[in-house]
Amino acid sequence: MQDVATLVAQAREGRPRAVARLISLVEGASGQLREVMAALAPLAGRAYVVGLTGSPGVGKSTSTSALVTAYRRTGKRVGVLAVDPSSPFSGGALLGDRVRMSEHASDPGVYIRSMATRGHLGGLAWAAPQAIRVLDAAGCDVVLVETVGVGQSEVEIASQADTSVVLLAPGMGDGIQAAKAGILEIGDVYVVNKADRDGADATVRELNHMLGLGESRAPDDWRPPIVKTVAARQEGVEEVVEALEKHRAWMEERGVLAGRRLARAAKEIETIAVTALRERIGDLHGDRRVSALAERVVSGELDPYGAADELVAGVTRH
Ligand SMILES: Nc1nc2c(ncn2[C@@H]2O[C@H](COP(=O)(O)OP(=O)(O)OP(=O)(O)O)[C@@H](O)[C@H]2O)c(=O)[nH]1
Ligand SMILES: [Mg+2]
Repeated sequence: MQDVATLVAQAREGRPRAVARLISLVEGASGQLREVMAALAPLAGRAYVVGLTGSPGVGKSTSTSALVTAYRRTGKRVGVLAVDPSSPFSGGALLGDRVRMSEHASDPGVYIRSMATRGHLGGLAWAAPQAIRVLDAAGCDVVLVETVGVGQSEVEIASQADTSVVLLAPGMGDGIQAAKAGILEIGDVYVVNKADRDGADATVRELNHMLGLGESRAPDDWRPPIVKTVAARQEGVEEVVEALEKHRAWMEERGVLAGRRLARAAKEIETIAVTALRERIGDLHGDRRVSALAERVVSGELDPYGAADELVAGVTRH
């Protein structure tokens, strides 16, 4: 068993096994989680984090793989995190992704990791940022995070990425669905994939129309572009990279990127703190202190808010 400092040094040299080991340590909330995170703190914050989301089968993994190819052409090191918020098992459901990503498997400039978050303490909000930080500290210039769009997870992933890409495909009834799911509020870049199929232009028009509705943008605001792709044939992918780079430059010029990262860190701290608090309070279940407080509430000596304050003060005091 290697110590954390050695693992971190090896990860920075680009050794995939060390990167994988570090992700396992943070993902499993192991006893070494805190030590790993402390060691990584000064090394992270350089990677550009791009989230990709969309309905099942829309082509997220194929697009992710195509983006890896495009970024590798420019010599960038790329990390890929495929997150499945519906599964408690890492691996299984994402097996197909490994096949789609297999062309990158032997490339030392690419790290690919899949992660299941159901049943995870704090789910996606908790688990993904830790893994992103490992990939970032390991020297990835770009980290691509793929999440299946299942309601809340889309919004969560959007809050963790510097830039959010929302994918749609023709003929999936996606347009309307997207509007309902509130997906139109989270995309910085929209991709209509499977443009080799009928209806791609109609999907673009529909999307354009919906993005325009209720528009009250200032001239300087970001207008999310819509890019058509055939990810399976690498078509349009350079345009997606261009759109990403434009968005990044736009954010950097206006301090938006720094703002998003601050908001993200604040959210993360909150999630960790609330999770810790909930665990401690959960541990008190049936505890004498809780029953004593309950008796005082029932007898009218104390109100439930006062009792809760006492409980919180009790678990936060060391
Ligand atoms: N015709 C066509 N098919 C595509 C294109 N891109 C992806 N596909 C196919 O669409 C299917 C789903 O692609 P994936 O990349 O696995 O989609 P996904 O969104 O990652 O799917 P989940 O992770 O299961 O939600 C696969 O059979 C792909 O080969 C495309 O541009 N055109
Ligand atoms: Mg996929």
